[in-house]
Amino acid sequence: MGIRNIAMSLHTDRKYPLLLHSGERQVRGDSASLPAPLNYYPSLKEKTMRILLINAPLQSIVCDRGVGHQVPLGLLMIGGPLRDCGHTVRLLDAACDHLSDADIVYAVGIFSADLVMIAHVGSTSAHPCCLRVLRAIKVAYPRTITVYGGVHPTYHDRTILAQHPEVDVIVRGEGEETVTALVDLLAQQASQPDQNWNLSSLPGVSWRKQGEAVRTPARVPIRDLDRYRIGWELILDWDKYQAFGLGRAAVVQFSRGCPHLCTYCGQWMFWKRWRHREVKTFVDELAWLYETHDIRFFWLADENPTTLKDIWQRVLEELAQRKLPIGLCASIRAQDIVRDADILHLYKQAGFLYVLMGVETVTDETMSKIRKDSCVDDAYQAVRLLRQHQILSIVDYIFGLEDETPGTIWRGLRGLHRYDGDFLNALYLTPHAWTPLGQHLRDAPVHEADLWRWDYRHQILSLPALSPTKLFFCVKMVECLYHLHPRRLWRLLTATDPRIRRLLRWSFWHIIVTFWSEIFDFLARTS
Ligand code: B12
Ligand code: SF4
Repeated sequence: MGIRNIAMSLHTDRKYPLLLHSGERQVRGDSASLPAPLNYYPSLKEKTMRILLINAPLQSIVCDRGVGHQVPLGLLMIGGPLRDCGHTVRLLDAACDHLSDADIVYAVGIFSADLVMIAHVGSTSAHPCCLRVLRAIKVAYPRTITVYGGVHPTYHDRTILAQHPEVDVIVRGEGEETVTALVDLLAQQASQPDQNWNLSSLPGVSWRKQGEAVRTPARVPIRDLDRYRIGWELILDWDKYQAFGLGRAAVVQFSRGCPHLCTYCGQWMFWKRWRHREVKTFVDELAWLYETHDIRFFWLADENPTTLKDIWQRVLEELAQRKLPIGLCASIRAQDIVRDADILHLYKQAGFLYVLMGVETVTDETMSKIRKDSCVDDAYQAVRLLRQHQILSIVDYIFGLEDETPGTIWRGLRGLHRYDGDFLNALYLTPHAWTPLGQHLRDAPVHEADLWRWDYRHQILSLPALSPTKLFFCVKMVECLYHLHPRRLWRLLTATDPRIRRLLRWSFWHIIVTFWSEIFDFLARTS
């Protein structure tokens, strides 16, 4: 969608005098200039705000060439409650629409936003880009309030506020309860001189008070996840969000949190404890999305949806009973697949097409070192069980969990062949500071300091035995030998289920495209 069409969709429900400057700024090559500085907080007479939710314009090969762009669920989850409080809310998906900073600033002006809220699912890698966008907005509209949320700012709030005046408020942890109360407080205090707000009654926020970064205690986890509505209506064009060549796709979430404590992962800490939605309400929502918006594929955003077998079985049964023509994909622990051997037929009936398993390594020793709470044999069995039920398995593997040498990489490839998952998702160790592993490695030599590349697809830490170029080509070699293994090629040609055959081919083709895009990207960076 061009910025002009987006502007039209933003500039809808309230007439305000759109005074154009005499062209200091170009928007995408046409001569339109920025809307005039805002008539600040015009909506405050009704104690409501005009809020623009911005999915930051992070460009990643994974979305552009691989799985496709997906709906920004986190923003929709805060957008719903904000709309229900009477605020005027719009979503600007700058990642999917490939918007420039100038486009975004223009949209802020056109919408006459009192407040912008920004985030991105690849939170750490999007951090530099979120700051850049907020800076551009503040230059054009200094009094537009900027709120930043998601995983990365949750853990780096003080540093961000100390170093980046373009960020006014950070919401830490889950957003629904906090944003609604925050916007109420800001609506009361917005026009205060110097934006010297008092937010101390509100848990889960960080902001600046007399120039100093301050924070309130963390908010307790939301007990009833069905209490807040997801703002699905903020998606105006569902065709933009597709996955695996199956048509329109949505990201949904049944549960939050994880009872495991893997050392490289911070998600168990972020959501604090495992909770789930009411089974029927959740399945009703999927059915509604299918019936109303023709959504054919659902990604589960859950860390660990299978935590309690009986609850998970009810979800599968409810889905199976509805017989919706949908496909599903979720991250599920290999151990839970083995545990669920007797109900895997329900996975298939519910619509499961892909299961992503974060097995990360091929040795039991490394599994216990990273507190994976699982073993190599679980992964081996899980792949076979899924295959028996015609469900595709994607196996995550992390390079850098040990001091890699050509020998460890070769051993990894052999172990991965033994697992024999349908696809390999090769990742690099990314030591997020808030994780136990990140703490442990805080003095380790960093090869890539630019957070933009902290997306698991780039090498972050230096390795004593392998140069970055050698490691990169070793990883590419593993990906290549893995996917070109005769067993996998044979399946590609002979899979009996036509839907699975189509998916195998679709995924294989996109793996090739991503593979070469990453090689070109690497060569362009290093040459
Ligand atoms: C589904 C998913 C994907 C899907 C779909 C992405 C999409 N557009 O939704 C795909 C496969 C495409 C994907 C890709 C990537 N992902 Co991903 N993904 C997830 C997953 C499993 C769920 C995301 C989600 O929807 N969560 C549910 C929502 C509700 O949670 P949330 O976004 O955190 O939002 C809540 C709060 O954070 C807060 N909040 C969020 N935003 C905002 C904004 C404001 C202003 C406020 C106030 C509050 C607020 O309120 C929300 C509701 O409580 C998570 C793990 C997880 N379970 O969260 C990883 C995860 C988010 N992904 C991650 C990464 C790294 C990536 C990639 C960079 C990987 C890659 N190599 O390319 C890419 C980036 C994609 C891109 N360019 O768009 C990491 C991020 C880690 C980090 N610190 O950066 C995670 C946490 C996985 C992990 N365990 O490390 N991902
Ligand atoms: S099982 Fe998955 S979500 Fe849970 S702590 Fe380990 S890596 Fe994180």
